[in-house]
Amino acid sequence: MSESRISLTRYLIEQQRVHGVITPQLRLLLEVVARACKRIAIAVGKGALGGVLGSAGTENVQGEVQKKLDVIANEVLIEANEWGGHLAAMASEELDGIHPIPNRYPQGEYLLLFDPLDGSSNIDCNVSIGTIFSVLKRLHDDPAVIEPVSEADFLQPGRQQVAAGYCIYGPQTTLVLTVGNGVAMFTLDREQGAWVLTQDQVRIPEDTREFAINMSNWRHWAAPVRRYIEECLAGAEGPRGKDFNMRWIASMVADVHRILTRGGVFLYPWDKREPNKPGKLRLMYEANPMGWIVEQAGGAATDGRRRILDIEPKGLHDRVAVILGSKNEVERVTRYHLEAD
Ligand code: AHM
Ligand code: MG
Repeated sequence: MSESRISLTRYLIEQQRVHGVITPQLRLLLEVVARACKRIAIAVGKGALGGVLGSAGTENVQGEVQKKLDVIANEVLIEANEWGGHLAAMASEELDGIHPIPNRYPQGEYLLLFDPLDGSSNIDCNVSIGTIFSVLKRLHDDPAVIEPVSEADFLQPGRQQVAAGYCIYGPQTTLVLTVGNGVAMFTLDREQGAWVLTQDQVRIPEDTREFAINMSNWRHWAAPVRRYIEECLAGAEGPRGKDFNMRWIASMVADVHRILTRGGVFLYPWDKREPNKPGKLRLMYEANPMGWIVEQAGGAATDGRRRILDIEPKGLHDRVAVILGSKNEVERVTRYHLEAD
């Protein structure tokens, strides 16, 4: 391995020592999550040969059919993180309630949340998928009284995250991480089994000519979203005076990764198929970590009206509308919503 390569371990030690943004416990936690992602990457890569494709024949708390890999990834993350002593509890998109650390292991101060396998509909067709995670610190009203950990400990707005990241399982396996000091990308060196820093201080351009939305839902959207997309589609002859390109991978990790790489705006808005739900995506497992990553890269993230990171969660599995990416586009869509109110 070349001397100039910076490993994830070295990056984290420097965040702790030089920048003072993480504690040793948080560093250990992030190393363990990254190790779990390596194991998931190996399972994903086996595909049909590993018997990991297809449905598990079960449903999760939101009534979605679980794929085998949803279940495997969830188990890998739980097993890897249970015994290290850095966590008080975990919460997963695939579990109904929280998963407190069993009494046989020491308890830590952190709370880990994850969507173990995002983009599940893409597993069987060999399209990029990922793991999204978010870390919070347990807050105590009175530090002298340590209550048993509960769901209420998790209900903190996204701005209180202490780390957030995702791992994308694509042609390359890439871990993208923020601890509040910009966004860093690590590529998995498959021969060495090591995470190597391949980009630091990632920046999202403020302007873009690319949007990502599931266009098949056009008829279900609210007026501000239609207005925005109509104007993009009108191209150089329309009010925007420029042509737009469209991409939709249907894996949030892959769409966000493209936006971090070359800019763009991602929308999963409210729609009238489910009028009582604010959106499809989950606040705690998807919108908060991705929102913070995007902000740390100079982009913006709102639900059309409010900054995602300021939303006070009411429940672990809350849903939310999500508009994120290049700052000027997110601000424009948000303005269209506020003007229509
Ligand atoms: P999942 O966590 O069950 O895979 O669902 C989340 C995914 C996102 O990754 C993606 O942006 C969206 O759902 C795609 O939705 P749709 O199939 O409606 O286009
Ligand atoms: Mg999922």
